[in-house]
Amino acid sequence: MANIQRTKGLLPNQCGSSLVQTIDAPLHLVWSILRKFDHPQAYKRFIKSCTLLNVATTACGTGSVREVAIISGLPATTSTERLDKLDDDLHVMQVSVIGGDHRLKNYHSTTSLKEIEGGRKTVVVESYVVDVPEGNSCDDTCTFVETIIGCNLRSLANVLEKLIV
Ligand code: A9S
Repeated sequence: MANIQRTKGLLPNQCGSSLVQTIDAPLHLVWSILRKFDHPQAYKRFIKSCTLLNVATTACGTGSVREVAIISGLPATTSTERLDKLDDDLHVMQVSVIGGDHRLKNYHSTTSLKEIEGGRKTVVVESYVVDVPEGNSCDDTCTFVETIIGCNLRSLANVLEKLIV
């Protein structure tokens, strides 16, 4: 299970939290999966497919936009997302949700990696801020997003731990 902390001091209509997950795999392997902005379905469970909308220009660099198709059964079918930052030295990735038929408006996320235990393990920290949708509470919104991120981080750990048995 990821360790979760709610973010304090945000605007009244915003909420957010940070999730921390330790993975039994070296940082370079974790980063190699995480950094592929055009292939989030490598570990994200709710994504059916992903299309890069600006292939010709910056081939997956900062400013790239992807359209993600969501599996059935969730309250959304697509999400349009922009890569705001991809730092291969600091191992930080930032993504913003800029469209789609869901209720997560102004969703911004930052994911960063740190190695521990002499490089045998990697700590993944994923934090986000999002607008609280009309009619929802901050608590419900955080619980919803934390459930999705928690699943994604667990799935990322599973994919990696299978790679290095
Ligand atoms: O994809 C992520 O890294 C994180 C989240 C919270 C994604 C959420 C989502 O893709 C759904 C799973 C479809 C849920 C979006 C953007 C909206 C939802 O309602």
